[in-house]
Amino acid sequence: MIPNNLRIEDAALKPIADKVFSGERLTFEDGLALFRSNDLLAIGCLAHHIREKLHSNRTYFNVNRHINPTNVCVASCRLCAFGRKADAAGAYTMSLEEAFQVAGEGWTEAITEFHIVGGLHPDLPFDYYVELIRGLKERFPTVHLKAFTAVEIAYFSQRTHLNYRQILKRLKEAGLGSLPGGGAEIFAPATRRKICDHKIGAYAWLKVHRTAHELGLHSNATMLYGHIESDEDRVDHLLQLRKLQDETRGFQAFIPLKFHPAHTELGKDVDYRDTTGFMDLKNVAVARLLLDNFPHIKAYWIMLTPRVAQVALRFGADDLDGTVVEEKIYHDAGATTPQVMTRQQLVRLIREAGQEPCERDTLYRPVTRTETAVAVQA
Ligand code: V47
Repeated sequence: MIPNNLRIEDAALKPIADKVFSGERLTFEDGLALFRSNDLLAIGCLAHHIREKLHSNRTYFNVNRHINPTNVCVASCRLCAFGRKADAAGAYTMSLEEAFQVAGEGWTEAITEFHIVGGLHPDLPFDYYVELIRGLKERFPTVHLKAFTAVEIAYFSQRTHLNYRQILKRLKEAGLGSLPGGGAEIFAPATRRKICDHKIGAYAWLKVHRTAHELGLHSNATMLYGHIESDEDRVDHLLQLRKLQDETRGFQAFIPLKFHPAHTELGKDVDYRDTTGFMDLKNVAVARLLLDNFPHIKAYWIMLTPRVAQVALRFGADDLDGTVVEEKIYHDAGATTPQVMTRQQLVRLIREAGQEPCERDTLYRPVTRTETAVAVQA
């Protein structure tokens, strides 16, 4: 039953609201109707209802640090401003010792996660990545290592001729904790070809995540929006993720990623515009409504800006991601957000949205802190 105080202006949303309040799964057509509606407040209320049912007024965040060991990449994705050819200006590759040092520089007692992703380097051997994980785990045993997108895993597999399972098993044995959600972009083949034709397709991306889940590794999923994708592409993408999640239950969070056009080939196209606040909030809310089997929807403040991410907490999101420290992928693409946010700043954003901050580790276990100690509750 739709509550009396919910104001729905767009008649096309009424049957969807009925389904949301009776716990019925939304269809492809419902997804299209949501993306095509301008009744943002009604969509937001529906998404907020689901978010409150799942998490009450808790909003999650973590204290993490990003490490990008190399920006050298064989792919030339039109959406990307981060990757460089090995001989290009600005190309870098950290030695293992440098990567350990960078991790150590950013490390404090508070950090519970390293988020590690990089380019597809044509010469680094797979052992580099295994030793990177092993070495970080030895030096920082309490820190969860969320590392390597499905695209990187598939590239390691292509270069070593080991299958996804063998690659993931070796990384897991070395200390890999979970996979981040990057590289998903948009699954629809025609659009995918235009924005990142060097990347693995949807089938391979989903297969890497399925294999990770079978091995007991959790992962996240993303979708890049605000470029040339259609409403149909977005709904298709979300429903493919929902289908895999029905099978494995291995995804933890979905993160809608807003496209940043600066310094990208795609951004050079005529009439290229940045996304709008309306579009950002709608993507968060529709994701919350369609992905009924995903526990968490993340409003990644780095790309949304802290202001929009905070408002997204009332449009279906229940997580702000973390402190991050030195983000490169979006900042190379022109993001003007800060590269680091303190724990106190995150807590303030959440409290001022009327919600209860809940510090989590990567696996969403609550983290409790005293002046001198950090504990993760099992
Ligand atoms: O896969 C690349 C995107 C992703 C651009 O799992 C761009 O917790 C916008 O996946 N404009 C990497 N986006 C980031 C990512 C991520 C971030 C935060 C948390 C998690 C998680 C994962 O960034 C890439 C690609 O989709 N990207 N270039 C660009 N110009």
